[in-house]
Amino acid sequence: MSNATLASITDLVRETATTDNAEVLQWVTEVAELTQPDSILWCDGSQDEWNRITSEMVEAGSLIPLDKNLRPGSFLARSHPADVARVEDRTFICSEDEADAGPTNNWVAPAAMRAELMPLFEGSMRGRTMYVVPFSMGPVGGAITQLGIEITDSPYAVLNMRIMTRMGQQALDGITPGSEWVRTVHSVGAPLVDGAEDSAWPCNDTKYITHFPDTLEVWSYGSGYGGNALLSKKCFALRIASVMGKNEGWLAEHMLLLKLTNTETGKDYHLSAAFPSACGKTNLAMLQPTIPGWKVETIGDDIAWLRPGKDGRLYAINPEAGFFGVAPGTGESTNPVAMETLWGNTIFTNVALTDTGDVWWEGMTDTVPEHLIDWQGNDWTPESGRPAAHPNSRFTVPIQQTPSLARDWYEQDGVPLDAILFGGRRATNVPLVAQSRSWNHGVFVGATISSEKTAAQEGTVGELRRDPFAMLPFCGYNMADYWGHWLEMGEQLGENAPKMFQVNWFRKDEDGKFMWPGFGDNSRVIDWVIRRVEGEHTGVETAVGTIPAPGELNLTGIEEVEKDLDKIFAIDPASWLAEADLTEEYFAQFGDRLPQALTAELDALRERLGK
Ligand code: GTP
Ligand code: SPV
Ligand code: MN
Repeated sequence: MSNATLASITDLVRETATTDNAEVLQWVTEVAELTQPDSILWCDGSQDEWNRITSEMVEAGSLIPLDKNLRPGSFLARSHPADVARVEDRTFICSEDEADAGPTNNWVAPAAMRAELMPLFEGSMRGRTMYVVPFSMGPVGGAITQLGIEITDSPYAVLNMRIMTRMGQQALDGITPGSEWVRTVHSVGAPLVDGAEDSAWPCNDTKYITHFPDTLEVWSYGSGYGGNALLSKKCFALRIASVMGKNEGWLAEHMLLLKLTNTETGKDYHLSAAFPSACGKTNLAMLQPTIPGWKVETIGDDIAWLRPGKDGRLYAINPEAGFFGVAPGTGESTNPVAMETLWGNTIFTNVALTDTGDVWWEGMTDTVPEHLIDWQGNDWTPESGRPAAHPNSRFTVPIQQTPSLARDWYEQDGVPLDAILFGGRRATNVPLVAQSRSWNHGVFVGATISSEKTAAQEGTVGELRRDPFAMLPFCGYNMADYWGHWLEMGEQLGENAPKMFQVNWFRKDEDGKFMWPGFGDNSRVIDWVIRRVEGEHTGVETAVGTIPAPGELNLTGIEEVEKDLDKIFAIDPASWLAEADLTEEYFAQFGDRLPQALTAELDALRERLGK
């Protein structure tokens, strides 16, 4: 680029900037010089700004406004058919030392990755607007809160970031000279040169989702989708934040967060749960109990940050401000709270469009519409023989629209945790619920979770894979070190540590049918969990943990489940011993970084299984 153009880009940044923080200005200037946008917009997070961006996108054909009476303030976006999920094989952790990324991450040295990326980013925003999106993860000023900026050329990403984070001027003002903040850069990788026409969903066949934990940076290229493009989410709040947490003594987790109140005693509890992608976090976070005695309120559905508080307990926040939830399977009968939340102000991505200008997806209603426009924009009827909505289609909606939102979401410094759940999608072997014997046993359970793959990541749905702590795609450093960090946290918390449980809503019978009704009825499991925390239930010890004693699990109203209960809780020593062998193989890849405590837990498990 000529010096004249460089000078004009510097001017453009200075003229448009809404901060005088020199560090921020310098970084934005560097990125602008590299990517060469036509214009720059510093986002203030206002309603005006939202209105302007949505109007422009509707005009350009990249957003479809929904009927104002049916779904006010809401829009449908259709992605490129090949840009529909996170791309785990294009996701990289670029730590200086390969061993720090660990065997479960793709690694490239930072300098090598920069050399690969910079030519791609060079001029990648030509013909486009570069948006500077400041955001806060957690309440500005909170004890667990962190700040960041996303630079992006995707207005779709900007709109989603406004819903998903506390985005705008307040966050930018919070970034003071010398303070810690995370720098994230995103480009769809589709420059508009020589008057080229834009497409409705620009993206590039070449994709890179790269993380530089040593310098707290994310560089994402080529995708407009969810976790690839909303860099506050998986890239920052999990991959980068997990490293920050390791260094600073806290935890960044793929967990929902909820509040339970015992309506008889008035006592409240807080619980978090780690389930892999598309395995029920949003649903559990919005749980409507089917048994009396409990009020459940939502704090978060995807990410929780955990940090010991002054009183020695473990405190948690939901750093996000919205839900990016799976649409299919969300309906009146499964998740009425979500359905109510989605009344308006929602961006839908890759769902179907009805003839009345509303949205539809599989499982939304019992009756299937006779005609729809499917997620790719084609006519659809029930005879079409393909889903109308993409299996990983999503809604983006402000958390404050949730009727079940707990006041605790606003708590500056988070809420104290009483219990932590680990789960996955397991058709066999794993019982409905089992309490871990100790913190270390709980860490072992979390570390060895496997789950059937879902549509949330590219690849084969249904295949069983290890997904420790539901963090396999999200841990920004060596997984064995991460387990070590959890073990240390337990030592620090001691008696104050939350209790740990393994759950599985997905066990199937011989005919492939789910044996446990799930959804609202999961309140029965939560009821048992809290009564264990309170020491009200004695439970029965098994080789894999404590399960409910006969009569402890409240089945009033679903007595038909009684006949399957033995199968729902069956623990077959032979299959568990076979899994223990697989665990040993799995652990082996971590070499001497594997914490000794986990080997000890594996030995103890085999012992209890009667080897
Ligand atoms: P991510 O946003 O990808 O992290 O997913 P998530 O963990 O929030 O998953 P979500 O709650 O959106 O659920 C994903 C799918 O699991 C949906 O199709 C739900 O209908 C289904 N599901 C959730 N809870 C249950 C349950 O208790 N039983 C059964 N059988 N299915 C469930
Ligand atoms: C997940 O896949 O776990 C999600 C969706 O929550 S994404 O934001 O794409 O990561
Ligand atoms: Mn998730």
